Amino acid sequence: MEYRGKHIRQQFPILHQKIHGKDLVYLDNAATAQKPSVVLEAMDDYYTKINANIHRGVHQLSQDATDAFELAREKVRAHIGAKLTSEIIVTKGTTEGINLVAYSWGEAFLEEGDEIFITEMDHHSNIVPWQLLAAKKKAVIKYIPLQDDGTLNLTHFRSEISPKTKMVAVNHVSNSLGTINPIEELIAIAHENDAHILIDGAQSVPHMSIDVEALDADFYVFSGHKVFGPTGVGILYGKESLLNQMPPYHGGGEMIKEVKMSGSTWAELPHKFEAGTPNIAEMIGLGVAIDFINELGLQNIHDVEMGLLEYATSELQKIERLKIYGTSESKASVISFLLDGIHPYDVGMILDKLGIAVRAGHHCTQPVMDHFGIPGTVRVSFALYNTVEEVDRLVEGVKRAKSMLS
Ligand code: C6P
Repeated sequence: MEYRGKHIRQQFPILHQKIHGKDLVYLDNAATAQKPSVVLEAMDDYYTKINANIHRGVHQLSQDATDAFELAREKVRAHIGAKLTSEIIVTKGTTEGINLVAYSWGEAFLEEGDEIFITEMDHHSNIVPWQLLAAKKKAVIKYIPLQDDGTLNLTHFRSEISPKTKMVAVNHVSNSLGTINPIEELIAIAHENDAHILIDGAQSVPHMSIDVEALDADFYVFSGHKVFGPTGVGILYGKESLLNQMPPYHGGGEMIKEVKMSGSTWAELPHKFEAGTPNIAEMIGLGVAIDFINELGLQNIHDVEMGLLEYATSELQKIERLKIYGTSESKASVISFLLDGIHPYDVGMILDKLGIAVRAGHHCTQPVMDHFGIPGTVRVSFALYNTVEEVDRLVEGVKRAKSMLS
């Protein structure tokens, strides 16, 4: 794959280094993706040329910074197909977006005895905020069960969802199994039952094109750092009608219309949910990351990732006593596996010594590991800059780990 006439890997300075004396093979993209030079340069440019606070200054730099920040918001809006810029709330990341909805939507819409449906395959970020809310409001959490191939049991969901269900929250793509969930169907079931639905898009936005309007999602959240953007920035999309009914999450500057000693009133959307000085450089970086993805084309990115997924799956499957967890037909470029009788940390550490970065553990999805009765997995996750040669090094590394640890 090429970017502006050069091989894509040229855009990622971090990839060209040695770890433990070996060329780095970075296969932990689901944890965080690497950043292309265009994103690094955009953030550097902000700090060296226009650093100023936004939405408050009359001076030129402040106006330039505000324009750059708001342009990035507009790029995000267009990228995920939202109708209104006011529906794009800038957060710290997926985790903060879900906490914001759980706290603020929960305050406005949830009552004692109501039900929230989440899934057995969700990331802890899409479990714990709902558990906190349920404890506060005396609501009930229900789970869509996981099946052994890594898909959700929708028959169970259809039969258990009830008029008491007020919220369904589910990940679009599982970070530990790679499963792409049928969110069109999940959204339809939620809405047929008058429930709202939040989609955790942390692992989908990097890989596929999203249209929140066409999907009719009530809330959609994701993190900048997984889409080649910086850490510390993320997006909450919410339908304007819902966001308008929800109280502020944090209080402070930016989010008010008027403050009197007797009380305060709130700013219009999206600022009502953006208290304090935001992550300006990071949001500008995210806007450029989205340009980068669009210039390459999500379909091209998808083709590269699927090629790597297929090749790596077939090569890993040839290793005896290696089991892959997550075998859905519909998968993103994630492979979770275990070598029989060998702890995933041990495999991860040997791969690290060979310069290969993978994730080992429960991947913040302990209920998934409990379902399979395992301590964790070794997880490899591919991005557009990975290569077939890197897959070969991975497979050799896994074989080596197996022979050393067996
Ligand atoms: N998953 C992984 O290695 P934050 O940390 O807020 O950017 O994203 C949280 C999160 C929420 N949902 C899903 C589906 C995720 O995958 C993640 C982050 C990383 O799998 C770090 S645990």
